[in-house]
Amino acid sequence: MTVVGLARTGLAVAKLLWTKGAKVTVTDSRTEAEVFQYLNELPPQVDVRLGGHPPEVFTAADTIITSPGVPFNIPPILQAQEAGVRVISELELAYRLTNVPIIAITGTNGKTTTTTLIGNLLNKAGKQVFVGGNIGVPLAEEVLSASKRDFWVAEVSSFQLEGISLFRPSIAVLLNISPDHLDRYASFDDYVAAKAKLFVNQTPQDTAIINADDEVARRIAPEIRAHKLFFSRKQSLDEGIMLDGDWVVSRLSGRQTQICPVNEIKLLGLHNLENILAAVAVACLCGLKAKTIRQELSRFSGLEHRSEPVAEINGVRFINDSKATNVGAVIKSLESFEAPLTLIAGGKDKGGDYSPLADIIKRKVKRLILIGQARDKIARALPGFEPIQLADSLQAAVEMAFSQAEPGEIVLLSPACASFDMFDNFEQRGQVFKQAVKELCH
Ligand code: UMA
Repeated sequence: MTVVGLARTGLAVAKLLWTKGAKVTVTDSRTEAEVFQYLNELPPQVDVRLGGHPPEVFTAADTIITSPGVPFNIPPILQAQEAGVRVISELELAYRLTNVPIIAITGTNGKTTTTTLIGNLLNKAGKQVFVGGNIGVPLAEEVLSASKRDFWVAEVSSFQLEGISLFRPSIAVLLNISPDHLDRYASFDDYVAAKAKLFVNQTPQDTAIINADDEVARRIAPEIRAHKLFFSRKQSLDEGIMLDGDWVVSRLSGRQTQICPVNEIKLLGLHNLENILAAVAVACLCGLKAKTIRQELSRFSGLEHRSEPVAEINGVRFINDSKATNVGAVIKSLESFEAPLTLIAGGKDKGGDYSPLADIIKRKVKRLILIGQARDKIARALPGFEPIQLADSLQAAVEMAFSQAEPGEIVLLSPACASFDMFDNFEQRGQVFKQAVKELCH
């Protein structure tokens, strides 16, 4: 067995396969010094090939298991596939090694918030759940732990879905699809096709929970064989989870139940309301009582780096939305605010088009400050909008924003880009933003 990628996923897969008695080789394009922390934890019997991918390690394998960050179209994988070697993702491997029912959540945006909320709801109802996947703990790590669980609640990315063949979640949730990761996919259609694989093995015994307000999700729906349950924040549905006046309600098997008044929900933002409706749908399917759901919705206030309130200084509110790494996320974030905004955006370009931002930026944004590699490309996509200012660092952008913002206004970091041109990851970018805001007080 060959494991490609030696980071968190690769390590868990190698350990799991070794525990099961397989002969394991791990390969990573990075050097020994770069993967040191993972290398140290590998069982000594595992064969390791670093600093590149020797083709024979791929062609001689019985099965290749990829980490999510490894594209399926790198030459050694393509050659091995041509030679008849089976290539699967870690998600597929973990699925084959468990009997626990899986609730899988995907979407371009809102996955982590929804996954966390579903985990919290089920926990509150006394279920034993594992919450993991793209959210941080690889599923292979959970297989290794062999804990007794009622459900796995798994955040799954398009990268993980690319390498499935049998993976079949009992409940599959699709939140939304908008352009993202176009540096990895040849087209938006390819990205949509990867997301749609979530449903491909489901049967009418399984359930697909779908956002009725999302155009792309609706387009996929007719091909899904599972029982379909829709949710909507805009429409009234005959069956599903929706808003009725000021309440979140479920309408299931002809019976309407009031779940929670909207004004009791702690989580801010219209996009989060969609995430909540999806989580409520899962909770209802798993038999949770309205009272239990209501208690959790009036408590859960969201996650770091996702529309996270940071501080209010001289009447200016600062919001950290560093996780908004694509255009769709920024649009949803901007839709949530009424006050005049200073938007800080930019970072590493992922090959997408920024022009869908033009309209909402004209409507909601008072001034735009751009940082990072993509700043000129973003500026070019917004003809006629002003003022646009460029900053050389996030700290400088925060100072610029504060010096111009008036009381009652909001300064929002919502980059529409990856972080890797200036930071290790979106978390570090969010931390730097929060630190820069803190320093304004000194
Ligand atoms: N590598 C190769 N050859 C290649 C490409 C990469 O050897 O051609 C190596 C890299 O050098 C590196 C390793 O593969 O050492 C990278 O593996 P990885 O990126 O899969 O890292 P993990 O630590 O295993 O993290 C992955 C997910 N990462 C990605 O999908 C990029 C994590 O999602 C996930 O939490 C973790 O598995 C556990 O399941 C992160 C993510 O950014 C949060 N996801 C994307 C997103 O949410 O937008 C999809």
